[in-house]
Amino acid sequence: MQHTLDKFMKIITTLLHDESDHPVAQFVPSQELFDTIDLSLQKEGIPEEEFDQVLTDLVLKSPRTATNAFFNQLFGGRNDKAVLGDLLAVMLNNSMYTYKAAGPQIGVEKVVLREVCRLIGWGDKADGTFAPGGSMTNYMAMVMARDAYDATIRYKGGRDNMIVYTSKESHYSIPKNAAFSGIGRDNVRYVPTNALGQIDAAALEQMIQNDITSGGHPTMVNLTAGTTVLGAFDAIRPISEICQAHDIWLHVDGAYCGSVLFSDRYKHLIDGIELVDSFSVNAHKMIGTPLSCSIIVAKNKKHLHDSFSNDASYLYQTDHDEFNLGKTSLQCGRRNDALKFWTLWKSVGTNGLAKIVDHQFDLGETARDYIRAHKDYTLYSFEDSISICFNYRNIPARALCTALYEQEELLVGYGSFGTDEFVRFVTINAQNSHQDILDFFAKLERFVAHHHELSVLEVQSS
Ligand code: ABU
Repeated sequence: MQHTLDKFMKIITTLLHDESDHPVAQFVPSQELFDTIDLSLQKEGIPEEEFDQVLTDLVLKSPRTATNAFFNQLFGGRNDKAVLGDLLAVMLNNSMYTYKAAGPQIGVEKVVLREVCRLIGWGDKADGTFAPGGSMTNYMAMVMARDAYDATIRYKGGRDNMIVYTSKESHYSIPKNAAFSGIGRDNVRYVPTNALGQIDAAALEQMIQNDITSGGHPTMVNLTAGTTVLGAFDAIRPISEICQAHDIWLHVDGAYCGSVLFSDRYKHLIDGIELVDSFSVNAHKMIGTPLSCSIIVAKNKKHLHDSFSNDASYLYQTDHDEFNLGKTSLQCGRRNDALKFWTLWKSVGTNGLAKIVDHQFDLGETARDYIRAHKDYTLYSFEDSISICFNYRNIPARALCTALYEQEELLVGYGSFGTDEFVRFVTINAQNSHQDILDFFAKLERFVAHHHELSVLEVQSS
């Protein structure tokens, strides 16, 4: 093992050096992938030197998500304390279903979840778990909502008139999860939004009334804390009143920006969070832990237990259910995603997590200020968002983003709202400085100046 760890250090050191010179990895077109890197598997193994070579090649050619040139998705950066926790979790290789198999690591997970519930303002009845990604935490919320509506469904199968409400700006896991949970994609209602992409509470109330009148059963409302494209926050408090009046499960999908929970400056964006039934948050997004670190918490842990527990005498052989976390989780074998969050949190404290979150909003402000000050740009974003959406010189966003990627300049994606399509520049990497943000724009402008084919597109579309 020591030899292997030395090898790991060697490869990672090579990567870190290369990243500082080349923040974007070599572009490997998908159709050339298998000719570019030897990924083939054979009956016999290969000599160690050859193995080291191919492994290094693979690592060096993989997209670089920790550098100051990666703004493509809703994560980025490399937080050393969190990386340390995740590397230790790999070495320990505990499975989080029982105290017997994970020991003190169970305590790590429980402490993280307990502290998240405390910050929400929930009491002793609350609890949560980790799942493999935000889609799955949303799925768990939907299953709890379904079972809370009708406790017989988990034994006898589904009914056909349950209805889920969300907006078009919410995550794509909502219709997928409606299919998985037996509610059905056709029973997802898309509530109209305002100009910022926030759910219109009056329209929601009207849709619920209409559905009740026609024999439907409103079962769940999904709100989003940080919509996937614009980063908008649905208003929780007025919608929680509607849900309480009709006894509807209220979930807040905070996968992207739910970590404002940790910030005194930005927690107001999820005002009323203590009123909801369940809340999900991805520490691998705003907090910057390695993927994945997806948490779901429920105001009443009874629902987690009701929907996800199952006896298994081969598994649960010691200790109380409180310490056998398999009784409230989606999976059986489950990796330790809590440790990387705990190592970071332990080392920087809740105030340190707040600084990480606040800095991302400050970087977003720097980006918006730059765009507003330069007439070649059109801004689509608003305050209190870390998704900075813009167009530059009216160049189609998808052509610009694809060229930047293929020419190994910058990784940034595009999105749309209504009929507008734009670059979505996400200031989520808290290791970036304000200068990194300004450098992004400088790089983009230099790139366009040198790529005549993009300017031609600008003329055509303007
Ligand atoms: N939940 C991941 C969304 C991916 C993205 O929009 O970057």
